[in-house]
Amino acid sequence: MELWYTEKHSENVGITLKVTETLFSGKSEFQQLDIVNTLEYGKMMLLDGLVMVTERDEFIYHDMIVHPALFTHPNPGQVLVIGGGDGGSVREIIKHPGVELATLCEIDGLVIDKSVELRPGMACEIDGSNPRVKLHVDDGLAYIREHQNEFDVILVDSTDPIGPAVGLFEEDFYRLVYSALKEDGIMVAQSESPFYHAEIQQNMYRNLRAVYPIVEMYQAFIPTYPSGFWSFAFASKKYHPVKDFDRRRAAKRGFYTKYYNEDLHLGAFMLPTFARENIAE
Ligand code: AG3
Repeated sequence: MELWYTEKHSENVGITLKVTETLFSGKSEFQQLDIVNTLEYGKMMLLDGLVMVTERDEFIYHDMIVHPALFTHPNPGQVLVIGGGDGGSVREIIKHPGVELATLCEIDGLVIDKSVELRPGMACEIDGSNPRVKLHVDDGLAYIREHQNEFDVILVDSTDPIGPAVGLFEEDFYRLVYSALKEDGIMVAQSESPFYHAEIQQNMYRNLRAVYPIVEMYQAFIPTYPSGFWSFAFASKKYHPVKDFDRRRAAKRGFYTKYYNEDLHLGAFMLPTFARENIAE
């Protein structure tokens, strides 16, 4: 018997992967969590049926949600991740020797527990053994409401704007993030596919521009996400991701990044016309 999983990317298109075994399937208080093994992409985690990460291509997403902001900010010491319970973002943050503390605030404890149990490659820094990492199982909105002027960088490592993540795409949330950042802080959020999600992007970037003086979109190629063409929003109080980027510091980073590099940092902010149009003011 052959087992295949399909995530529908639109009414009529989807991605299908051959599954070899189910490692976990269960429902938390917030969502359905499934972890399966696939032939081509290794272990794959799904939330409410949507592909969150696969072993084979997670390096692209996690390099790109973390390194552009951490190499734009001149000295990021305090970094917060909202969501990201699989641990991939924290793993990349911890590679930066200047980071004193990486805080993870994930609403769903089951995602963290199962990630640690089944996916040590990604979750290596969220198993409680690294004193530079602090874990909170809490609603991101509730958490940042209690924190003012505390973080250099805040990363919103969320799922699509459905279910528990809806609030993470709204203006009120971006204002709370703004207050939780220091005066030269940077926020980065995953911002969906320019190819399929024009309307979500339009709203999201409008909401961001209502709050931050600098808002830019950048892109990455992620094969298992809808259309493979994915994006991130860079919202900043002071530093511009291209004009203030110190190419030499990024080039001398001293750790391996399989996707990110100092040339790609600049190239990622160059957008095709249709993607620019999605977020035009
Ligand atoms: N964040 C998931 C991005 C959304 C994917 N959407 C989809 N498959 N429809 C991933 C979290 C990784 N730390």
